[in-house]
Amino acid sequence: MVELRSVVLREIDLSLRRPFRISSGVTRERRILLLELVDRSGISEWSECVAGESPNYSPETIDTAWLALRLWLIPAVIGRPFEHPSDVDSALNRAARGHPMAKAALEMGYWALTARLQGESLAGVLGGTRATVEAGISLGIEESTDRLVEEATLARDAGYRKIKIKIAPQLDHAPLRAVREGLGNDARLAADANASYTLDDLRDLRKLDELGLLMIEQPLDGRDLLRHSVLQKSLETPICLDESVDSVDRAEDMIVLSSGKILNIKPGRVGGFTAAVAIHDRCREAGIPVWCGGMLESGIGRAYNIALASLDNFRLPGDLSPSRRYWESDIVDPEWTMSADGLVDVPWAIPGIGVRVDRERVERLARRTEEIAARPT
Ligand code: OSB
Ligand code: MG
Repeated sequence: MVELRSVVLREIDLSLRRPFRISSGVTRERRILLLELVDRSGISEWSECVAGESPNYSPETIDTAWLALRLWLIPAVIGRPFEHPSDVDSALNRAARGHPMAKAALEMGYWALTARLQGESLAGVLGGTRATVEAGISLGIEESTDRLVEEATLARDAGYRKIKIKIAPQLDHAPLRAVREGLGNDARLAADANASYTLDDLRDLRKLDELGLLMIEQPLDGRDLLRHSVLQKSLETPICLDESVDSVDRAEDMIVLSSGKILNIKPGRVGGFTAAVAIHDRCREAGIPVWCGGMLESGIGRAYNIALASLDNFRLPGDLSPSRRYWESDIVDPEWTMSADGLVDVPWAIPGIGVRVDRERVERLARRTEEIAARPT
């Protein structure tokens, strides 16, 4: 049983080692919203909200998430006992519509706090089975094709098991072909369009079929399922959805409509672990392989993704790069690392999120802090 006594919101700045460009914008500095959930026994655990700085991936940002958490979400659950973390999802959905990333930060925190209180790993309470998870890398749009091929080669040599390249209209076939030629036909390559195409681009998208991609992620609008279904019928390359699936029902719709053959599950995008696990289970039943996406998280958010990716239908390498890919130094100890053959260890032996958070550093980096406490009873 978990009953929150308080939640501390903190915003920190963390510079990416290299800017990350997708079709709809570039990120240099991450503004990261961290939550510290404190149980009535005084034991606490950390979580992270994966919303971005600007609404270029989804409508949420860390500012909207801060507001939703403070005004509606935390007040709906604080001081209330929850028998099981899977009960939190419906309480949050009654409190507010939308705001899945804000909800997920809180809901996932309950799972990790439960794990910590029970002396169990997060992967354990979620029902994970894998000792290690396979890592892929997500490479942003680069200023030149040579630079992209260099980054892809470094990634392959570092052991990554999948290389995903951000694309946009006109910035697709040539860079992807250069990487395919540079890495050879055995490399597992994928493309992610972040919703930048329309059905008018059908000819350009069909041309990508000759490159032997493992998948093309979210080619069309982030709210669309119907046009993806039309597109999939004329593409050889499997479509993987990301933005378009933000709930269990949308995953069901994707399956019924055949809008794609693979699903990227980001627990933040779908409102938390309860929904993420339900989507995982439903996809397994439907024969749809899933993999865990990333949102340039710090080592705290990464801990949650690694735990989720330990479930058995996570059958393709996730965007689960180790800390060094993003940060000069991460805010967790130990930092996340990857073996020379692209595997990340799931910290089964450590209760809670599985890494220690450098509290002094977080407090030093905090640009704003707000504590929301239960009313004394
Ligand atoms: O579409 O998967 C995406 C980062 C920010 C927003 C959207 C996406 C991404 C990534 C990065 O691809 C994956 C990572 O965290 O390494
Ligand atoms: Mg994506």
